[in-house]
Amino acid sequence: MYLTRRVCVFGLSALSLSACMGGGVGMSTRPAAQMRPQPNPAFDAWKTRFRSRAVAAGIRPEVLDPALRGAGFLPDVVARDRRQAEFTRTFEDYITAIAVTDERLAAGRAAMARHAGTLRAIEARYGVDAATVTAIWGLESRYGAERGDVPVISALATLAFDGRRGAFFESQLLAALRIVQRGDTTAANMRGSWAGAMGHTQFIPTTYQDYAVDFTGNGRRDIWADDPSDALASAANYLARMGWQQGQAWGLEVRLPEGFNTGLAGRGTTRSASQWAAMGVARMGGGALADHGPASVILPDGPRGPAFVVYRNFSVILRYNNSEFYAIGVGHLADRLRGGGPIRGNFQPDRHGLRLADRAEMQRLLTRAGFDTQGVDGVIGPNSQTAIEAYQRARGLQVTGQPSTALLEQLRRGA
Ligand SMILES: [Ca+2]
Repeated sequence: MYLTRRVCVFGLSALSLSACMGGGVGMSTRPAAQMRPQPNPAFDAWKTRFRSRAVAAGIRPEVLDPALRGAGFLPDVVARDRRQAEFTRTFEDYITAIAVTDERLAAGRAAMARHAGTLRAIEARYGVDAATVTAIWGLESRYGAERGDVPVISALATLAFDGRRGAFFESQLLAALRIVQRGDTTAANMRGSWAGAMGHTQFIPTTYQDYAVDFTGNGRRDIWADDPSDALASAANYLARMGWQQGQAWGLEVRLPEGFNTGLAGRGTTRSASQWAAMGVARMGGGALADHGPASVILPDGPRGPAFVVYRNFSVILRYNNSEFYAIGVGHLADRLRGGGPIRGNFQPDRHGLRLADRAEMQRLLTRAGFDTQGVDGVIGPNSQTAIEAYQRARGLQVTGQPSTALLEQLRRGA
């Protein structure tokens, strides 16, 4: 969940700082790194100092001491925190290969049907519709399938000790201990992403403290349970408190008029729907531009890519994760879950001039030629770069490890 911008350019799992490299939604989900604790005397000394700060902050020793005893130093968490995004994803990649894949859509329809009664009750109480709540759930944890299995107290203690964002993670650790102290769950049961985002909707501890709800009425706000009711209601409560407008759209795909002044694009410029319509901004597929208050035109894939008019609810989704890709992903997944169609604007190629399908084809051809890319997903990561380098070397080409249209052409010729 939100709070800290991730280093990667395509956002995902909001609250989770995890997004980029596994955890939450996203990149091909490699098996999680071995989250094994390692002896570390400096970490133990830090725990002793932290203990007095925690006691001063009101954590009772009978809660604190066992939790700290069980907290280990997790080097892999530090490695994840330091890792920069190794490659960027285009808007097309994000929407079609990550956020709204056929698989995520099918699983979403099934999840929405399975939990229809709960989702109806949540909408009745919080005013956030089933498709939107389900879309958040789908992006945050693949409908509960990827809630994260890292011990959160250990992860947060490691990050607080490591110090790169020490104050932030120490405040998260204190919030996590307060959750245990309140009895919502135990320290051992508190599992999540490497950055401390927990449960079906990946709440970080401070967000949990302020917005989690006990929807089942059993006295515990249990976002970790297999039963997603509390977690989904908590996400709806969060959106409601951020100003969700019931019955209003997040946004709509639009067609821009010839010669549209792209200087007017961006969330900094708002007009009413009728003002945009008067300027020639038309709903993709026809029909009126709905009037849901102040609206902006956004161009997430540049001036030639798909265009959207976005409303107040778009800003509310951004409070979950401050990434336009993410918010469009949630909104579009929700639209598709309601039966809407795919985005119709023209996705733009990447900086190498390649679309997602081109990159996948390149991987297929490289692998067939004996340069195994370890999978065909359209993502040119380290494995694909290594394969490209080997191919270039074998063919006497300049070795760049980079994809290009020329390389794709050559592969297509079977050279
Ligand atoms: Ca409960």
